[in-house]
Amino acid sequence: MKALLLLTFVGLAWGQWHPNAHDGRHTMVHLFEWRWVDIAAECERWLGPNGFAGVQVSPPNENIVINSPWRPWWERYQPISYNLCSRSGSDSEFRDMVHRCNNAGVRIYVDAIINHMCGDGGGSGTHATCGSYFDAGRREFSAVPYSSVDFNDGKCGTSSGQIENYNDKYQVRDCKLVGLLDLALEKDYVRGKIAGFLNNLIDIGVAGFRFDASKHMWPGDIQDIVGRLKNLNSQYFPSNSKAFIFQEVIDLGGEAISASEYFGIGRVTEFKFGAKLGEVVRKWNGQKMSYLHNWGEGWGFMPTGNALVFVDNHDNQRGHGAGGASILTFWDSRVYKIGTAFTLAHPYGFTRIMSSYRWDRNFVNGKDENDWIGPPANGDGSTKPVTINSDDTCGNGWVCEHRWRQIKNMVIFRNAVTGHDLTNWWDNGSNQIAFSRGNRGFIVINNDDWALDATLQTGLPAGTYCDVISGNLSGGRCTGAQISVGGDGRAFFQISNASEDPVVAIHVNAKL
Ligand code: AAO
Repeated sequence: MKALLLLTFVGLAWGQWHPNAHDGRHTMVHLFEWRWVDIAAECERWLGPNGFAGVQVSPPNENIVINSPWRPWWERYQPISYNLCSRSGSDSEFRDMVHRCNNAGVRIYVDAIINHMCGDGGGSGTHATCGSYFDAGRREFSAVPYSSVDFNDGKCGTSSGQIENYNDKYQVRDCKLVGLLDLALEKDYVRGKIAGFLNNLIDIGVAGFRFDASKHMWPGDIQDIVGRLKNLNSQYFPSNSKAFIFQEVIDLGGEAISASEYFGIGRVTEFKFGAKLGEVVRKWNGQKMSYLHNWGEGWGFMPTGNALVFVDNHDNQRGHGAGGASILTFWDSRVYKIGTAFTLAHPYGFTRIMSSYRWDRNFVNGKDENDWIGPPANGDGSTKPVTINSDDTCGNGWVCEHRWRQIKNMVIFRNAVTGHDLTNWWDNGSNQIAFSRGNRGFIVINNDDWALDATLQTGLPAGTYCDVISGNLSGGRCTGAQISVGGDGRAFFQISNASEDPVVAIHVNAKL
């Protein structure tokens, strides 16, 4: 009986921290603002075959439509109801995507906006993606329904009704985040509505949730809602599987609320990861790659089993959220690829790759005035399809970082090495580093201003390996560089500092 109880507990506990991915898949990609029909196709033609674990999708539920005169990406963070229709597609398109992705071995994680509804200045009418009536001033959302008693207006202690001070945890949780109508999550009725929304998604077959703005919700309220969730759909998941939960909590230190308050519920976004990695790769503030030898908890990050990590996200790649100027993005592709290769080679955390669209940046006094621009769209505001070019890159303004060879191949590298310790750390005391993942993989990075020439212990079995940064293993040969590992595990590496990709990565699944 005791053993059974323990087992049940472990089973439950495992669930919320475990991505429910298929065996051997260890990275998700955020297909920011993609349409459901494009994601379904991408699961079948790219993500499944290349070993991606899953996709974080943009919020699928009804949101306010803001035409001023063009639609900002962030309108999707202003819910109007829990009906599934958005610029990404309809309810039936969402269901079809979940089904096809699951069948391709790729999980769907939903960005769930449960802290709030639309902004207080959202007006009234039916300007919403499914046409539901609402009145922001009167706090009425007819399609849920919510009314004024379901919001925190009476509870917030500031005269503006807004969060004014992040050092006051009551304000952060009970007041409006940038004017967004703050739901009273302690109410049984509100909890029930939110659980109903999430359970509908679970029934459709999603594997888990990103809880947006978790810092702005009391951990006890989130815990209660999570306690109301069904097991995952047994058509796709082992019975008794629990939804994977990752909570967006920005904790760079120095505020009233810390990420650790949320560890008991599920994983938490580790924002220090991208902020610090950006400083190191850009060599700002005296940082060096060699300092990465104790990356992870050694840098004051949360325990690896709690961390959801990423180089950049949809906010901080455009100056929203947090992280600051150090954040690496596709706009600086050389350093971005270096940072991403390190992230995917290193054992810390569960990794998420960003997949973006381009927009016309317009910096005025260091701030991008165009940080609001939505996805590539047609004249009527509908999102443009993701087209695929003959070289595997994307067209129509989509960046598709997850299709860059250097990134895609490191997703495959991570799958090959997960579960094997970081060993054979080497550095030159400056910005040249290397390490093994057991006897499965080895990476070398030269971020110095001079060449790297070194014979290093790889920990790998003897043989000839394809460098998966400069090419692929294809048809029994390497399309890029080859590395010979001797019987003693040692190999010679030469990396020019002038190289566009000053990285070499080899692993046992890309060996001749
Ligand atoms: C839009 C308009 C607003 C308007 C509002 C309502 O832009 O002007 O008032 O509609 O009409 C997104 C957009 C928002 C947008 C919103 C709704 O980013 O611009 O507002 O949709 O359409 C905080 C939250 C965090 C949040 C982040 C953006 O804690 O949860 O702000 N991220 C999520 C989503 C995001 C979304 C929402 C939440 C809302 O990922 O896309 O907003 O659903 C400090 C705090 C952080 C705080 C930041 C920014 O960070 O710690 O908690 O994030 O400030 O306010 C240093 C510090 C660092 C600090 C940082 C910035 O780095 O170390 O801690 O400086 O000050």
